[in-house]
This record gives sequence, C-alpha cells and structure tokens, in this order.
Amino acid sequence: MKIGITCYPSLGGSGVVATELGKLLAERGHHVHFITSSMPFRLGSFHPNLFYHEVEVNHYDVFKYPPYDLTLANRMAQVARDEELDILHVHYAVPHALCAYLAKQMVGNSLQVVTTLHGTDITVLGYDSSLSEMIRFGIEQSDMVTAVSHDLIQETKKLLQVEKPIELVYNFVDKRRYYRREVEEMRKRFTPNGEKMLMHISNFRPVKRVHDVVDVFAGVREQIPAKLLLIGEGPELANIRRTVCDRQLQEDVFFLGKQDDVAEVISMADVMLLPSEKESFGLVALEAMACGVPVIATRTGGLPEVVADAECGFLAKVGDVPHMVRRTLDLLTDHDLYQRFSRAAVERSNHTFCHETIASQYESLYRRLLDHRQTR
Ligand code: GMT
Repeated sequence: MKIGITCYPSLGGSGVVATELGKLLAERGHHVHFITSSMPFRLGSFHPNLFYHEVEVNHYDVFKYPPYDLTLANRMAQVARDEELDILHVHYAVPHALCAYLAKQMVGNSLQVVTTLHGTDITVLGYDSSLSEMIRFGIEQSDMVTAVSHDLIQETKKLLQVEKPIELVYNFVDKRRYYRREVEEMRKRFTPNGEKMLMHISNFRPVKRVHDVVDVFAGVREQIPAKLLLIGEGPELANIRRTVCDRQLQEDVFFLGKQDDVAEVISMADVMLLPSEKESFGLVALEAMACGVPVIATRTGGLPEVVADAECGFLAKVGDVPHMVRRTLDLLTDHDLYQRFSRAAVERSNHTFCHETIASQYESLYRRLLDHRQTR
C-alpha cells in the first residue's frame, strides 16, 4: 500500500506513535510518506520505503497569520496525486482531519482518509466552541476513525455527539527498543548511595500535575533515601523548579530536559509517576512498563486500560498524593512485590500493546477500506 501520514512531528505522544507506526509499515513493505512541517524527531535512519515531504508555510504580508492548514491540505493533495496514495492517515484531529478532507476533495474520492484521535484533540479542544463544530465535521467526514482507548471513544461520542463508528486501536511500544537496558553506571551518578529512583516524563503542561510528582517524591523521601529524575520541558517547568528549591529538594531532584533515548533513561528508574488530571492513554506509562518499571498513575481517562491496577502498578484518585506515597513505598520496600509487578508490566506491554499486533490491526483497517472502495 501507499500510505501518507501526517502528525505533529515534534515531541509528543501522538507524533511518537505516528512515526513509529510509519516505520513499522515501511518495514512491512508499504511505501510510507510523511507529510509534516518538519522531519518527525524519531524517524531515525534511512529506509528505502520511507519518504518525507516537508510542509513549508510561506509568510506573506497579506496574511496576519501564516496559513498552515491550507498549505498542509495543498501538500497532502500534491503528495496524494504524485505518489498515488491509497491511504492518508492523520494523527490528531485538529487541523489534520480537516486538511485531509480538503485534500480528498481536491484529488478525488479514491483517497481514503483515516483519522486517529489521541486525546487532547477531543478532551481539551472539543470543549472549545470555536473549534468543536469543525472537529465533529472532520471526524464525520473521515473514511475511518480510530481512537487510542475505550475511554477516548466514549468521551468523543459524549462530547461531540459523533455518529460515526470509532474503532479502538491501542498505542504500542516496539519491544525491540523498549526493554530494560544496562544503565547501572549512569544511574550511579544520580544515586551514588544506592537510593531509590523515581521518575516523571511529560511536556510539563498543567494537565500532567507535575506538582503532585514533587509532593509524592517529598513524601517518599521522608521515609527512604530517594532521588527524582524529571524529563521533558514545558510551561510548568519554571514553577516546578521554584517549588523544588522552595522545598529544599534540589540536592535530590534532577531536571534532564528532553531526551532522545527514552528507553535508556527509563531503565534508570524504579518507579514511574504519572499523576495526570486527564490522559487518554499515557504512552509514557506503557514505555515504562515495557522496561519493567511499575507505574503509579491516576484512575483517569485511558490510564486504567494501560496500567492494570495492583498488577503492574497502582492507580489513585487524581490528587490523592498520600495514597500515591503509600503505594510507591509499598513497591520500593517489598522486593518480591516489586519483582512481580515489574515482570507483569513487561508481560502486559508485550502482550496487549505489542508493536506487531497493532501494526497488523492498522494494516487490516486500511485493507478493509480499500476493499470497500473497490466494491463501491
Ligand atoms: O500528553 C500530551 O499532552 C501530548 C498528547 C499528544 O498529542 O501527543 O498526548 C496524547 O496522545 C498520546 C498518544 O496517543 C497519549 O498517550 C496521551 O495520553 C494523550 N494526552 C492526553 O490525553 C493528555
């Protein structure tokens, strides 16, 4: 098949999933064309079936705002026509589903548009009345719509009264790269006295509740020697740095910024903390599980579908810091419990979120669309 993929190419779970999917499809012999504003950051090394088409937005004085959406639609149409794409798979509804709709109108009906909903495109933007009609329209006009959790499907139907069937396709991790690495030397630099290591990775937006991460860490550190690694950047970072200093935790909290080799970094952790307010899936939780790191997360959105409570981690009510402290301590002070959870986390990620299975699932959705197209 010839497949176009559009996503946000910079850091972010939806971009990661789209890029990893493109790479898997290329490995399986499909021709995959990324149509994005810059090279997706995890695209990696050359593969003969992978192509990249840059969306270059020109700045003209006549426009107050650069017309990214129109330029993207135009580029999608060009690539679809020149490369004879069968499928255009867009990740994140806004504006990608609308741009794909426009491109399809330009090139004709044989192009099949698949839209994958990732979360904030619905759970945040869907509440914005200046966008919600457009989001609903983009979804209804797609030939197929998928979402990354049952919870996101329910949310989308409830919030936008969407009639269109939405298929569940979970996110995945590639177990050839996500496994516990040998990182003892690197870890020792942060934990010279054998302290326990807590970790959080996010884009530091308010929805991630990073202040809860610091509170949980402070609670744990009162009981046992521990360190905290914070990975990522975003709007809350400055506040969090201030809180860490105000609470005199700076000796034990390290800010590592954005990191490329996430599996290597995660392998230094004993526990991953993800206390989000909302999370349609929680890719970081899955990445941690694949590396054998149990997760303390909140019972919100799609997280309970990813982290099996009391099996590969513990779930708590949003904001229930004392519970998260207790559960983190349970894991860090009971060796047998920890080992059991760590093994279960790897098993669950390999079984339920296996890259091969999910790639096959997308492939068969595409095939269904193309078969249906031929019989129309
Ligand atoms: O978490 C974010 O703020 C980034 C956002 C994105 O668009 O990349 O993540 C969403 O999509 C990820 C991939 O499907 C999911 O793992 C995240 O849970 C989801 N974020 C939220 O729902 C807040």
